[in-house]
Amino acid sequence: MKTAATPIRSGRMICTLGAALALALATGCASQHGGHGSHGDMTCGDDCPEMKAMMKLTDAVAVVRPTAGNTLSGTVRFTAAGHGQVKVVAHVEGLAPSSVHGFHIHELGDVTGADGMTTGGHFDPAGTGHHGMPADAVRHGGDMGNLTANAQGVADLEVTISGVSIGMASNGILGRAVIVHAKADDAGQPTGNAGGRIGTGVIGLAKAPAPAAK
Ligand SMILES: [Cu+2]
Repeated sequence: MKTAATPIRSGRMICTLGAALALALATGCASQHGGHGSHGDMTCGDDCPEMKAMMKLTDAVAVVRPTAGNTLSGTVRFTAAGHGQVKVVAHVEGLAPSSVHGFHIHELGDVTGADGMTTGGHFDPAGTGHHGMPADAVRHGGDMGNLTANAQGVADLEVTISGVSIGMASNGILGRAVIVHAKADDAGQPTGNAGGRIGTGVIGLAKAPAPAAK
């Protein structure tokens, strides 16, 4: 499924039916405003309560669990960082010492498959069709680079990515999956040559941390 990234403009926001997770909220928009754009899009203004709620979604988390035959575990936190960016903080344990693992958001949150393949391909909401690293101008929105384990098999990564969002827009990551691959992502096409999928985790909403005490 490919949908255009949802534009956010002053005055109004478009909710796209193409994003499955937006359905419930989009239905709310429809019932309140009834406006229809092309290709099933609907619009509602800044006064739309559902839109306000969507735009307040700032935090998400995935718990990484091993696929069949693997042992890793970890957490990945996502925080809206403004300017259309999302900060990613990952902590994964149980990796091979000093190993490197491709790390992506895949398009589906379906982790029923024992090998992680049911999560589909790299999440590419802008339809670039081009794999890349987080700093690259053209990449899949879900491309997050690599996890690099230390001598104890523990990997910590902090990276800010663009092209995705926490909210329920068509480039939203909620309900999709993080994948830890068996091998390093070498940025090659089409998916970085990172091999099998050793860890998966579904991305869900998280509570925003309380503001730091002054
Ligand atoms: Cu991947």
